[in-house]
Amino acid sequence: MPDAMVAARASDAARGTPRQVDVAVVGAGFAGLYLLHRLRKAGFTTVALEEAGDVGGTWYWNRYPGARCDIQTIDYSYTFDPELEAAWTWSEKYATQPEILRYLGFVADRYELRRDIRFGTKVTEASWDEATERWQITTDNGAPVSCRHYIMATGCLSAPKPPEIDGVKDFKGEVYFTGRWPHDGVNLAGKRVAVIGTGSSGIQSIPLIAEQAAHLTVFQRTPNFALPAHNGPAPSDRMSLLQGDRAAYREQARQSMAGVPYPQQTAVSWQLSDAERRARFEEAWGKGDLVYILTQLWADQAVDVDGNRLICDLIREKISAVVKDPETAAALMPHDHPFGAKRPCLDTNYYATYNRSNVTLVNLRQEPIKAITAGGITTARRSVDVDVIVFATGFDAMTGAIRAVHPITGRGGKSLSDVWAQGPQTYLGLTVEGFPNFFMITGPGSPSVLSNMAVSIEQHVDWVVDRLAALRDAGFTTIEPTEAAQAGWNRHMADCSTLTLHRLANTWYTGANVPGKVQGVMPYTGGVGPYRSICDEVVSRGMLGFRLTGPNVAAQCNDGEAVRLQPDVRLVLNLLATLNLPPIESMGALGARAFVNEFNKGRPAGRPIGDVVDGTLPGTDGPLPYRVYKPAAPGPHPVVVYFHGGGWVLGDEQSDDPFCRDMVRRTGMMFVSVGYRHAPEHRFPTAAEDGYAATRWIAEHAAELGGKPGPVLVAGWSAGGNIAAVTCQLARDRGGPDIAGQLLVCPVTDCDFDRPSYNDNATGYFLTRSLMDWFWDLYCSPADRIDPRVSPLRGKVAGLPPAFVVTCEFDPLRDEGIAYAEAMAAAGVPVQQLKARGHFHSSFTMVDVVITGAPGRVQMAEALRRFAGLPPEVSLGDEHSHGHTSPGHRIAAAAS
Ligand code: N01
Repeated sequence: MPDAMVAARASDAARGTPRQVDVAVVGAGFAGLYLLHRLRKAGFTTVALEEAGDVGGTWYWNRYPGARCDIQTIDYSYTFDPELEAAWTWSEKYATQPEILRYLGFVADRYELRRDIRFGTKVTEASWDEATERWQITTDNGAPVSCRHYIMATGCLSAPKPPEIDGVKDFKGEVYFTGRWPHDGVNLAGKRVAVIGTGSSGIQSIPLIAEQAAHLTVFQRTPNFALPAHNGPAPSDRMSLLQGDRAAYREQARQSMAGVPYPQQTAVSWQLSDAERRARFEEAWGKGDLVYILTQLWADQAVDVDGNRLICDLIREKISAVVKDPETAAALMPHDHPFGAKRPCLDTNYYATYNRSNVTLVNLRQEPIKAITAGGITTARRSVDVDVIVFATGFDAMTGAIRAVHPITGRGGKSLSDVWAQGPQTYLGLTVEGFPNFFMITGPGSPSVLSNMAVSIEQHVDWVVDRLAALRDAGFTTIEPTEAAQAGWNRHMADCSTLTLHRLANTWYTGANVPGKVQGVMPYTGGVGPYRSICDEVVSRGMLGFRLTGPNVAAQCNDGEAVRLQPDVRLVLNLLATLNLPPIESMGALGARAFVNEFNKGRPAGRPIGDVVDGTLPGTDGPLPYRVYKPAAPGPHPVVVYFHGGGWVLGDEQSDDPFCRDMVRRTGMMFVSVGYRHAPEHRFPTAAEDGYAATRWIAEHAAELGGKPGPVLVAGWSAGGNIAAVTCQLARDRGGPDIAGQLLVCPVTDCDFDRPSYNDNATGYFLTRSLMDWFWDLYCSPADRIDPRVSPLRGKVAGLPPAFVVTCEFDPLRDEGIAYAEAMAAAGVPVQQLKARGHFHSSFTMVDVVITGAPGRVQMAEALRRFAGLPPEVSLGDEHSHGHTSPGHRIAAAAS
């Protein structure tokens, strides 16, 4: 049909009578198909608009040679209908694109979905009509659609990126994009072929293109980590798990971090020997399973640059073992990003392909492409004549298909492109403020591409359809997130992004692959299971953060933020809640001590440092044990006298071991942890007097202990913070020792419980009001409690050493810590405060468990170094910076 006729037909159609449906869906891929099925079952009238000629979504378009899934196919399947599962058997561990497309066609046939899909239909515009409370959808083919709810099921990787290389139009040969591969295939036999791009699409297609082409030249800008797929039949161990208890297997996937049922690892890399790590790695390498190698090596592999670097080294070793030419091998080895921070690939013969005589690798980092010419590609060093160019250059991921494909206009004429000009803003990755009745399946802000998409799609579809049915049943016609809820989600997203290493790489996850795109980690990095529980909690808390309206019902809005805790604090507290532990105060002092000992055995081992030496010092009434933690660098180092937490009742000089080690690594200073005596055996003022006596002795014997003579510093957590604070007052009043600074982490500073934090956080955050009551009762009689040696807030606070005071939002002790900091500041003491948002009493001492505590410890280390007169550099260790630098800067920081 001539163009003019097509245009006329389209505009006639656009003017036609709109088709009225309850819900319009864009896309007929994995998500769109399941949506149609669920919406229909829930009694909604619906239509899906699909640009392609058939179902399949990404699997319809991506037909390049070698295209396969890289999540095992038994996991990359619908799970909503056991009969469907029984009716389909995958032929391979990783199915090919044609087989996946057949599967989706089979699903469409089985549930007769095609009758509600308008193929060959592109949405050209969508706008919200306030008066009718409906979306008006215009398409390029057929009547417009008017719908109550509008759902984008457009996929995360469906808008191909333009080539961004000068001269593509001048090229006289054939040009193909992996993401839009011709349906009839392409004959590359005997041709000189160029492939630009070495992401998953390039890495899957390159070995097969090399087999056909006369010569293949691969233009690589950034090397990627690729692992052998070892494709074949589905592995028997996974199959027997699935077949043994299908429901349990599926449920475990839904609650897992990545949507595939693997447990979380607990062993940290520094606990394992070289041989043990290598054995784990070889096993993973042999499995050919991306999720396995990304999650099952050691607990710190995805959260810590040191733990991650061990894997990078092992993979680079594998590359050099396969690729014969050392220069090519070196060019193929990634050095610019942590393993997993950029999407790794599964390959079949990828690296070995570079040993073929008809394959050349061009390293664009050394010789960037200058232009594409009529006959080929010119780099800074050479001209390569080719007959065919294959662009495997990727997608405008996550937001491309939603933002750029067509204008979406919400309430008050607001355009989604404008609202997202500074990056995607969503509530739960599902909805956007100002866009009522608009939903995205696996949108930015949800786990999506960091998960098994099949699991995440089913979760989103179920959540949305269940909500729409509930709204309808309650008489509501609109649903929209509030500004506060959305802002809270964006904060939570930012908190989550500190959990993993994704922020340290320039990738399509962060928008860095598209020139000019605003950068930030777009998928939710907090995990599939935690995300699901948040979505469920939003519902159980009365549609928290949503405004619901309807013509005959009162509007409903339970405004608030879905998650105020740091993501890992939330996980820890949820885990503790499931353990259903008796209150510590019900165990008696001995029972509580035994419990804490057992509890501490389960935590990750503290990191290696220079040396750990135990000893005893003479206290006022006999010897007190101490433990010295020394940095690896040669001393002498400034000395920090440390007091452990435990409510004057629990713990010992070893019980805050991971915290002491971490602080030693970060500060480069020596920590001496003091075993002061405990209540109820030794009541007030024993702990205070022991603390003071120990500090004086350590100051006098600093050199013998290997430390630097001169002023010491004091530090403590919880009741230990109390002892540190009291020690500073006593040292001032009793003529020494000289103390250069105090670090008080969540300190007890006063006996008065009449503060908001005691009421707001009385229960639910591990340290409870009732536990504090018990500690006070065991340590101190009511008459003594106003003594500054236990309530330093009631003492004189002028003339104290400079202080760094840390308080946590969800801690009963928060307000007394702040009060102490403010009192000292008012009395002229130099004070810096860290009010840790979303944290609880134990956040900073649960090293390598509460990962989001690391930036706070960086600040503590900076303060201690400042007090000691040392230059400000601290070892970031796990590279958790607290600034918002660009990914490029972060990469530099991680590499340094
Ligand atoms: O795209 P990519 P993809 N000049 O963005 C390079 C999923 N997927 O289609 O890294 C030169 O990963 C670019 O270089 P750089 C999977 O999630 C899954 O391969 O930006 N080079 C990169 O090397 C995957 O991650 C499967 O420096 C240019 C490559 O092109 C996602 O889709 C299969 C360039 C693009 O890699 C995207 O994969 C396929 C330029 N102007 C895809 N522009 C499965 O197996 C870009 N590049 C399920």
